[in-house]
Amino acid sequence: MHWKTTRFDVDLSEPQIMGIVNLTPDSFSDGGQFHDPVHALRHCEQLLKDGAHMLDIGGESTRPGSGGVSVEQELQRVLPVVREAVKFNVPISVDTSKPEVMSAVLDLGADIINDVWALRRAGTDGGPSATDVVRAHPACGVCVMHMHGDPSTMQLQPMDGDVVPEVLLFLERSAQALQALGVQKARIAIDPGIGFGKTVAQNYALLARQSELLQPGYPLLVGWSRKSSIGAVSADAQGNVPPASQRLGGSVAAAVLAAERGARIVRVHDVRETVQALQVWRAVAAQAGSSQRLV
Ligand code: 7PJ
Repeated sequence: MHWKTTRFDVDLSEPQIMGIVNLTPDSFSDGGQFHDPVHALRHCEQLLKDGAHMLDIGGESTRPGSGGVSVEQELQRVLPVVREAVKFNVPISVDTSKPEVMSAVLDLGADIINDVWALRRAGTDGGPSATDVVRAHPACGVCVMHMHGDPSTMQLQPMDGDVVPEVLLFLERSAQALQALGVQKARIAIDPGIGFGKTVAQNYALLARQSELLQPGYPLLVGWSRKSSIGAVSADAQGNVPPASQRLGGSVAAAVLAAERGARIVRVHDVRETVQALQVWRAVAAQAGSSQRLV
């Protein structure tokens, strides 16, 4: 399986690591250490050295309860970094929901639009919508993600019932709508949106039953890194839930479990540790079935 993007045809036969580059000063998991362009680019280089296969650059916090930023502010954060990052010779994804930002980064040569809103945003002041922008750039890769509600309210009213078929149906419809715009199936990845309006149990159900999400044949991208569902199941003996900065072990475990269950791209903060964990998994996978030879 491959994922076609603007400049790269990404081979997904091994799970790919998408390194997160967060340009938001209010980001919940890295405290916004990378919001000036020089630091952000240094961080990009470090992630690539650590083994990231692609980078996901974002300037709008989608942290639960967050308010969002203006188009101007997001452009100001994202453009200087994307302009340089496209020179790194790896696929550059941009995590944005704003049509104006999509258009600007695609003009700079970005490879993938990663939209937690699945291209549902209208343009401002009658400008092009997210779908208009993608229709005008049908050669880009797109990741469509499932979100229930919106980031300002989503944790107040999570989904009810069995989330897996509902998430799958939404993702299939979104991917079909993209194809109707002229985006080839090979350019589309889908993502269940871990933490976006789901309970802890629902997030884990999406991992336990992840194989159901593979059925339509799109590459699956997942992001568990440092999310609250990792913290929620890993309180210490005193009942203290680890903060985002101390969820490394759980995040790596979730990335490996997701890869083992068929995720083709894992979106992570901690690239080096995830690379090593996947190497161990791969070494085990290489020996799977060897017992028959040994006995
Ligand atoms: C996701 C994302 C995710 C995709 C964020 C965070 C919150 N994009 N952007 N999937 N999460 N595709 O990184 O914790 O899960 S922002």
